[in-house]
Amino acid sequence: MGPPHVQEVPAVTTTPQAVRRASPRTRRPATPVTPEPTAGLLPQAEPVRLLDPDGTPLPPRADLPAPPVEALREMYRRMVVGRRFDAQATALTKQGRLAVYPSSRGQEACQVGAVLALRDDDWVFPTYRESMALTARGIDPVEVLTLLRGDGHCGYDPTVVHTAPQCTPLATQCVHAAGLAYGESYQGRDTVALAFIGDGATSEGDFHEGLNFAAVFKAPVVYFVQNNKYAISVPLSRQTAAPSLAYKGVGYGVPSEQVDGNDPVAVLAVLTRAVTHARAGHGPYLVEAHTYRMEAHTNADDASRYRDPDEVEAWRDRDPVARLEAYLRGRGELDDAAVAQVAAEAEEYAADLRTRMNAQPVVDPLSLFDHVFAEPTPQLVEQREMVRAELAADAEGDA
Ligand SMILES: Cc1ncc(C[n+]2csc(CCOP(=O)(O)OP(=O)(O)O)c2C)c(N)n1
Ligand SMILES: [Mg+2]
Repeated sequence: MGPPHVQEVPAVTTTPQAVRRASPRTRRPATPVTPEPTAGLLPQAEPVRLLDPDGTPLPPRADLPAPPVEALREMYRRMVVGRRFDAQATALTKQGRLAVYPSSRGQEACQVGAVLALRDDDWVFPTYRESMALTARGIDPVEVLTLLRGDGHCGYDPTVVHTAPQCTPLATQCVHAAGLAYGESYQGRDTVALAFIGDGATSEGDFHEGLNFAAVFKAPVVYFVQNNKYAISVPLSRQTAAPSLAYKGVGYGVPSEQVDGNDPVAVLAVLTRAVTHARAGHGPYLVEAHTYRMEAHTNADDASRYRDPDEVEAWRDRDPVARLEAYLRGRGELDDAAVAQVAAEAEEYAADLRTRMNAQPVVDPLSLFDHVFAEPTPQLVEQREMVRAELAADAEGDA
């Protein structure tokens, strides 16, 4: 017996078949249509591609608006400058001006596409691999390289450029991005956070925790996996048995897509859709870009010890910069003069970077302890005091 004010519902004795026979006007489909639980969550079976590797356009897709041509011209410019920046940073390691540099050569479509899909007030959560994305975002390259020169935790002010410090502990940025995005939406802003992640880092707990938190709290985050096929020397086949990394979204209820990461038009189109989804309040989105790390993990690594040079050669034919250039030339949107102008701009950018990186910066060793925690731990306070005392003793010795 239920509470007295609730009317008892008689047990249903009529079968659905009997109802259908008795009343043809209320006929229903024989099998009730239940929504597919994974509807809208699974990626397409093949990575989205809008250009052939030689730059020939593929038929447009009804489900994916093509990016405007002005955006693609700008993408080309930033990719060319980005590639030149990357080569210059690699050279700086050989001159002892940079401690370490993880190159993103070959990943230009991902680095620049992510930045172009965002507004300036959106937030980026980069890893150590994203120096090119950050310079493409307009951050001063000397400030970007401060961390890799070993001069500080971060050379730019994250709150000014809406870009978190480059993250070295794998996948921790996934949790930070979820928290920031949730905070922003909680305060009524429509900011989106985009977190870059490597293929290897999708095996880390923080990747899964970030996805789960963001999905449950509908945090507007785009998780952007650059699957460059290696985690240092570990190939993808030894990293995961998943059909593709994009399938990792469905378990958390996160819609996902996979894209040809060396097709600049497809990368920009897919990321724009993901950002629009997040900004509209539908929660997080996972994008996996299939790309390739053309260089070693960093200048301190020798990739010839664990991968076949033929494999690297095969990826040279899928170069994203040449692909976009061929496409734009084919559309009459780029000619020799424009290509030469962009190349000259890239040279100027690299020359300016060289000059400024050759100046020896003055770094205060005590800045090591700044910005680590909002409230420094007792251990940090103690360590800072030890360094301060040592510096003071040195100064006395010099006097
Ligand atoms: C928590 C943690 N474990 C291990 C490492 C050491 N480590 C640095 S980079 C790297 C490989 C990461 O590969 P991937 O996520 O594919 O990114 P990629 O370097 O290819 O961009 C590893 C294992 C680390 N930085 N952080
Ligand atoms: Mg990788």
